[in-house]
Amino acid sequence: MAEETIFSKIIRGEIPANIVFQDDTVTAFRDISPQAPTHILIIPNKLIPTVNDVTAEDEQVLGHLFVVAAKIAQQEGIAEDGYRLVMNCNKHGGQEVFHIHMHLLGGKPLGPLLS
Ligand code: DGP
Repeated sequence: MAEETIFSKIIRGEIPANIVFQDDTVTAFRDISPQAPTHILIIPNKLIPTVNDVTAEDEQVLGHLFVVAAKIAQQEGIAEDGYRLVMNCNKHGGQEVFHIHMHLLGGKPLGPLLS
């Protein structure tokens, strides 16, 4: 069994977070340390520690992350100008919280990916 992170507590409403969207499958909330005017984390409610742990069973859940990302980008008014979706994996990817999450970043030009 994978160990829960602070994100499981956010999903269950046990600790505060600025939640912008939640349904049975995913939860989206504003990053505590925003790197852009819009910085939202979109996470599956199911605990999957890293992208390495994804299985075929998760395909629908992961597809739903993208559907929700597009919806939130519209709501935030950043869809037309554009935005970046990022998922970090493990040490070299810079992953700090071991519950997979999609970063939705936008609201300004983000520059080259690897700068
Ligand atoms: P990563 O490096 O990809 O694992 O990103 C983890 C992100 O999670 C990082 O941008 C900061 C954010 N974060 C960590 N703890 C909390 C928290 O308790 N609340 C919120 N809203 N964001 C958090």
